[in-house]
Amino acid sequence: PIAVIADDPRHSVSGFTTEFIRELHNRQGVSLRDASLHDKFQATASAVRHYMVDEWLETKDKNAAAKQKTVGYLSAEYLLGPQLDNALLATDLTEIVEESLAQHGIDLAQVREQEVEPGLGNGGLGRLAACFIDSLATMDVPCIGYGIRYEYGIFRQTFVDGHQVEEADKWLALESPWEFVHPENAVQVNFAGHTETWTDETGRERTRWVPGWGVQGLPYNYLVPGYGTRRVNTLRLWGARANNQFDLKTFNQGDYVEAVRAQTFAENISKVLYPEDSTPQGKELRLQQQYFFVACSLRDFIENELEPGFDLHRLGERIIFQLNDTHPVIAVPELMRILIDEKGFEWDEAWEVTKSCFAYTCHTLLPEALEVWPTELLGRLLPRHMQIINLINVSFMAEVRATFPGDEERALRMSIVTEHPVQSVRMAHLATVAGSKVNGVAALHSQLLRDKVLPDFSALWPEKFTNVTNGVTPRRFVRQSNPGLSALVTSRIGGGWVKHLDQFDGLEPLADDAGFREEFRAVKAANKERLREVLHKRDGIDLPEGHLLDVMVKRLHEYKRQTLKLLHVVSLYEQVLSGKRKVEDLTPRTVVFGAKAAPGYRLAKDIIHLINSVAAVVNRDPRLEGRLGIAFPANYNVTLAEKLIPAADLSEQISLAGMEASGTGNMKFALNGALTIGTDDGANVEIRGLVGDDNFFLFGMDEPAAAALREQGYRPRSIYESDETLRATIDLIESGIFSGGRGGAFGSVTSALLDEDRFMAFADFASYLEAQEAVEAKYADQEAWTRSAILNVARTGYFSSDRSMRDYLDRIWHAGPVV
Ligand code: 26W
Repeated sequence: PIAVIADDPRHSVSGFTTEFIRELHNRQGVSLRDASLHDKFQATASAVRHYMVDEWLETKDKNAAAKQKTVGYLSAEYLLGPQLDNALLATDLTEIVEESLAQHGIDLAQVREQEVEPGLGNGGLGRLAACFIDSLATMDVPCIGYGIRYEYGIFRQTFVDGHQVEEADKWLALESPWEFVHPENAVQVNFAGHTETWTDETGRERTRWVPGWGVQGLPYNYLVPGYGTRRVNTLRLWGARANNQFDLKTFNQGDYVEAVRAQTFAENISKVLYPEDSTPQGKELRLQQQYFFVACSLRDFIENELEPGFDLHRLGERIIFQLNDTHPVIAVPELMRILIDEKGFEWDEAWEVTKSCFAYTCHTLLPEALEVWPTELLGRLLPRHMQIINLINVSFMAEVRATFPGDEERALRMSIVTEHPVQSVRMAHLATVAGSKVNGVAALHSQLLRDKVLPDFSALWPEKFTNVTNGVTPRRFVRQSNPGLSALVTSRIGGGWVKHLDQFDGLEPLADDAGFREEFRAVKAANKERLREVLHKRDGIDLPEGHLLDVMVKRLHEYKRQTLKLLHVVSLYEQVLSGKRKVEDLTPRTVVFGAKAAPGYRLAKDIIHLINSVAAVVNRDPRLEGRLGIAFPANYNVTLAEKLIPAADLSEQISLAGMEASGTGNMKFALNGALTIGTDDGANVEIRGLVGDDNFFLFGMDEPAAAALREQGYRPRSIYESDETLRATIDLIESGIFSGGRGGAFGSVTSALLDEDRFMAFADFASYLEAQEAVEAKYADQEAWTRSAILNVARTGYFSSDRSMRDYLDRIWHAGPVV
């Protein structure tokens, strides 16, 4: 249907075969006869990449000629997921490759399975970055994604006796066929040392940084093909390499080996992704990573992407650096340093340019997730940047005091540098002061950002704050991952939806078409069957047939409340055991969990252990007659998400209201025809607004109610005491039934709930159970359920990341397409 390269003679079965065999020979150095599956994957991938390279080079030329504004997306994480299918879709080669390989007795499905996904992100934030760069390419907008080429991505999760065990993610062990590395374009990045002043030829006092040590950044380029267009943008990830400036003193003392060893430590900088996705550890290496990729990226854009002689006073006309959370915020003083120390700008000129080059997205509301760097550390690692931050703060404080005279408390609250508990730099404040815009990621989140997280800043600069609701790419999360639904939808409304997802609204009338509903159900059933095969093979899990598939997949965090979902399962079990519910009255249901816990997050790991322990008992209890089960496949990742989401009936989005900034999984499920059970939180609010109350299972307190309850003094134990169902549920866990009779095994989880329940799961428990009853009632009427599922698909086209990008382009970036 897109046929961007249909005029290419290589775009045929025989044409691809030639490319494929050439790659097997020249790249892998094997004959077809001797090729391993791995060789076949490498050859397929690099042959497919051939079809994008001309367009990629052409895109560069187009950008250079157009001299329009580029989006520089600065993100410490990109959770890309597998690349082969995406590249096949972009080049319209899927059928051709399938046929070509089949002619040589090779199964494309098997080849696909060889790919190890680049897990260069933790969760929502990293996956969002990947969706955004996909959308920008598809919309013909010049964008460079800048980030870090971690040698080890997010850890591989395994379970040992139900406990999470982390293994290193050696995603590069078999090499990635998708990257182009350019060691000759290495960028020097410096650290530590001191600053000194000097007087230039004009008699002006200047500052320079005399670094203590440095490292090289190597650019690894990844192609980011648009769909149905010739644009192929670039994702440029930096890898650290020791430079060959030996420590001369050690070297001359004759300890050659020590001199080499001492400087290879620099290569650690891009070694591993930090697996914490909410509580920053304040580790020096993390700050090194942040500065490393940001310094490489700014240098790269200024020196390599702009034409020689470009007047940097106009830099803001050519780049907008989007700060994906606070992780890249050190780019602000870095640009100031480049402009002032290297390019000879005056402070005020440099500040005007800098402000026009940055905008900031906040992705959280948890106070503990807001990054703060001790000035001792920052000043030691980046002495010149620390000076610049202090100078920014001095003039910012002057502005605050001028606007609010005498309000010293306000000034202290707003200061970029805080004195407590230790003197530190608040990166969100720095980003807000420097950014031309600050946005949250869903309507509710942006409101809370203004009112609760940065209220003083929104009072000072109300027009700086805006909302851009997140989105997801329909290419990966519908077209590729759900071919059955894609074909069905295209048969009725045509294929334009892949680029214009609002066209899903054309499905609305089909919700009332019994024939369409039947086909829709058949697609869901086939997706469940596909998932059964995947889980059987991948995890040895045998999903029962004919169950309601109830799915909760996301990072393990208390605020997301996986325990609330588990309490629901345990309560159903308890009701059957105690005879309060007849087993025949249970809606046959399998609950699927997928979740990684940060390795240092004890309680999250205990919750994983509890889920696995409950699963081990519930799944084997014959009294349930196979009507209730838990599946917890280890190592949830993008590859698995693409199989799980299209198969789901029910999407669990049950965070405490006011805690989940947006959520993007919620959007993927709705677009694939799952119904949501959810709180009034994050983008759930907007999903419910669009699909309507009849097609969404709402429960729990809203944000003001939760805030009020907290204010008034929340006592979870009194809810436990008064709610009989809850009490029986908790008591069953404490009885030891899930731990071989040993009581107290899950005391950390139950006492966290009974004594504190930070995220008020008990307060929403009764309401959640009631909503689950409504789920069962609706599911019993398959026609009504399917109707709602279709309406979820029809009404959620708004959540395309193309729409998010349009919002950023119009309201924040003031940029547009180049064709
Ligand atoms: C360790 C420091 C740290 C702190 C926060 C690392 C990573 C974070 C991220 C901001 C956490 C994150 O991924 N946030 C999620 O961002 C998604 C995309 O906007 C939202 O949909 C999720 O609601 C939000 O939790």
